[in-house]
Amino acid sequence: MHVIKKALCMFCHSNCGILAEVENGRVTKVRGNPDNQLSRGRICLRPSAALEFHYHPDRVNYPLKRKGARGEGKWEQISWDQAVDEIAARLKEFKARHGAETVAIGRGTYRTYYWPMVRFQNLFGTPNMYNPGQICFCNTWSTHVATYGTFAAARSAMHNPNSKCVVLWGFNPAESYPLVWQAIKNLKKQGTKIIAVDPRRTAAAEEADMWLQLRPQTDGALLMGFLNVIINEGLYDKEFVEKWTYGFDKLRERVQEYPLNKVADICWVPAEKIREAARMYAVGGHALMPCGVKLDQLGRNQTQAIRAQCVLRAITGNLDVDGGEPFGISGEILRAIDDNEMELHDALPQEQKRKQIGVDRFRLFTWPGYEMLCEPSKGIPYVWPPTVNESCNAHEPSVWRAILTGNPYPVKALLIQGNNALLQATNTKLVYEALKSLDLSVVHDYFLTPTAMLADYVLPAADWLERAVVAPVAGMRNFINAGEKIVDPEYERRDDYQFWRELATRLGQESYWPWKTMEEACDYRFKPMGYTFKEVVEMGGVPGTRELKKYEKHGFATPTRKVELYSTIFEKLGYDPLPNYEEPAESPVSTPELAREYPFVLATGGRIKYFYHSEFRQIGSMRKHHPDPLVQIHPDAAAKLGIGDGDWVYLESRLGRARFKAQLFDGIDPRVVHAEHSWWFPEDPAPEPSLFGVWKSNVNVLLDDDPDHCDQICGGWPHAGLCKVYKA
Ligand SMILES: Nc1nc2c(c(=O)[nH]1)N[C@H]1C(S)=C(S)[C@@H](COP(=O)(O)OP(=O)(O)OC[C@H]3O[C@@H](n4cnc5c(=O)[nH]c(N)nc54)[C@H](O)[C@@H]3O)O[C@H]1N2
Ligand SMILES: Nc1nc2c(c(=O)[nH]1)N[C@H]1C(S)=C(S)[C@@H](COP(=O)(O)OP(=O)(O)OC[C@H]3O[C@@H](n4cnc5c(=O)[nH]c(N)nc54)[C@H](O)[C@@H]3O)O[C@H]1N2
Ligand code: SF4
Ligand SMILES: [Mo]
Repeated sequence: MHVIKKALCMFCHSNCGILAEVENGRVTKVRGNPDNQLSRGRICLRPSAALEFHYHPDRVNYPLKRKGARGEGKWEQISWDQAVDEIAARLKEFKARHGAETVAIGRGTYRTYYWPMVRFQNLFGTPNMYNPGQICFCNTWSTHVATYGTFAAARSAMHNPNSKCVVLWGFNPAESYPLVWQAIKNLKKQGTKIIAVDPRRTAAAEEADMWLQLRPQTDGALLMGFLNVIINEGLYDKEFVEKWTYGFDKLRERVQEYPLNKVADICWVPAEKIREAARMYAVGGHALMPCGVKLDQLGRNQTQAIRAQCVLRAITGNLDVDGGEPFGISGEILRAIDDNEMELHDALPQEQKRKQIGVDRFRLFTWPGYEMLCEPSKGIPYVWPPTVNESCNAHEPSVWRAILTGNPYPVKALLIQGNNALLQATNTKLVYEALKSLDLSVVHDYFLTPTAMLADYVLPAADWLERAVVAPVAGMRNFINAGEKIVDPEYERRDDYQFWRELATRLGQESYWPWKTMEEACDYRFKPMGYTFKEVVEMGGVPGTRELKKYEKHGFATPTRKVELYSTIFEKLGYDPLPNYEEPAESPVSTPELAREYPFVLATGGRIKYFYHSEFRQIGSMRKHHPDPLVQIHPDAAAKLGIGDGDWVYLESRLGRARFKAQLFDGIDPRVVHAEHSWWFPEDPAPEPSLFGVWKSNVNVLLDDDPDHCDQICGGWPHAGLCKVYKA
């Protein structure tokens, strides 16, 4: 029998609509779904590997229990019932003997729905979930909410010819968001100006009218330079500033601390170029500045740099206007039950919230700040409050330290779903020690990864062809998207919802999990809109309406009901209420001694269109395009070190070293190198010490995650540092 069904691709955050053809229970073909109201049939190259992924011989298909020593790679195949019974019994024991907070949950970047994970967590009683969101987008979201009450969603607005300028700030959609990239190129054809801010001449930089090649991690200073020009030259939107912002006079004083000659020295960008770019952004019509991830990864200055960017958008009058950055949600989707409500925050007792790891230090991104961020959204109809999953997490580097040191208390068990911590986190050796010393470690994944190799139980996960997919109902996209399960899961793979529900029902939570499947849970959530899950799938999603300047009717969802250029929330939490610049903990400026030994600034992580972080390395049709880990180095710098194009080289920092293939590239400053992240080798031996070659080319071995080096507001750790380079 031949049927065609409607899925959503989960190979990245865009969730494009897919039509999947099924022949006698086997998926035979996937293509774009022209009726999906968001993606309209467009897809990128990765779904071409969907079948290879789905039927891959290395997939984990049955629950595995560790037999030998951790990392030895000896497994016993067991049933789901046995696995979940045993895990639940251990969790009960940890909770009774040591407290629920000694059980932590780990997740990766957005790949699945997260409210079930948080619901489980709150009902179980632990405040501790770590999540790379602290260095990826979630901290940005919190900072947007603190400044103007909700998220400015430029990425979803890249098709409006009334956008006269697009700034790609630490954002290279040519690799990371292919469909956004297409849209930007179309805008350019219609005359929209493009500015790229990137230490590398990326495809985005080549397309741009202006490219600012800054020193990595100095974005905060450059943004303060933009603000200085725009305020001192009177290029801001005076009417908006007057009527809708709080603290402009204090901001004006602050930007005087950043004259362009000083900014130019810090950033390595000529003053006149900064002035020209600032004018290009501010004058001539509305502009978009979509969020790239690099501001999230600056380390110490992370949140204040993002604040500066928020302030820049606001004073130039680009919030929620035609051609600017749309805002919040509207229309019938507002009636759906949002993620925040599904998470059940009230189930977690106050005393447990206060035990969250990192709570005293990284206060915006933990419970104290989170509660302040949620409060002002009450009574503002176009805003859904942020979620715990995205905005209120344990501090990941501090979780690893708690496992190792017992400080502030020991973390004994880790439930990891969709996260490859040994490739994701920096300071890999420390993360490795932590994973090795857990009392219980459970991983739910598609493949045996280096991280899964250190688990006690590895459970097989169902992919997006074998489960319902719902795009986040969390207020950052004015759209609800849904895709159906195409085929029943192969072997004993189970979806992420089942994982939490199975555990929950064994831990006395059954009355809170009335929905047997994700589809049933969606029926419940969509009911107030008058739709079932199936209907939303058939409709190709439900779009919000296009209403602009919603703040004119309701104000902004902040404590002052205005855009807080001077943040009253930051002030209450004991942080600088105005944006500022701070040097990274390690840099040629802050640690010149160290820089003598490790003379290069190391930038990392530029996306690769064939891979998704550590995923797809075993997918031959993708890997063949990009077989080796690369480091980009300027030809002049390479010549001095006797390095030729294609040579294998070591990058070394004070923490360790890793091997890359040199790519000579004149689009990078001779003082900077750029290395790819998340490299492991599924073709290498699985057991220790190899762990699929995790120690060979893993750039995160070189980078630090010391809490003192982290951003002190949201907790993000730096994805850059200092290194030396030599021939291998
Ligand atoms: N194919 C593919 N797509 C992906 C992903 C993937 O792994 N593969 N990951 C997804 C995820 S989770 C994320 S977060 C997004 C990220 O997507 P992007 O935001 O595009 O992130 P990157 O490609 O890491 O970095 C963008 C650019 O920042 C530059 N850069 C490096 N250091 C600095 C700096 O200090 N300042 C500035 N201004 N720029 C700097 C890099 O040279 C790079 O060109 O991509 C998503 N999309
Ligand atoms: N040096 C450096 N390090 C970085 C970055 C950088 O730019 N530089 N980028 C950082 C960023 S922005 C991010 S978001 C993180 C990403 O870090 P992670 O989110 O941990 O990404 P992956 O390494 O791909 O690991 C995800 C794992 O989840 C599994 N998986 C995928 N989807 C599902 C699912 O639906 N269910 C289940 N159960 N499992 C699933 C995959 O098989 C994979 O093993 O990495 C960060 N690390
Ligand atoms: S952009 Fe590509 S990988 Fe991402 S959801 Fe769309 S088709 Fe899938
Ligand atoms: Mo990310």
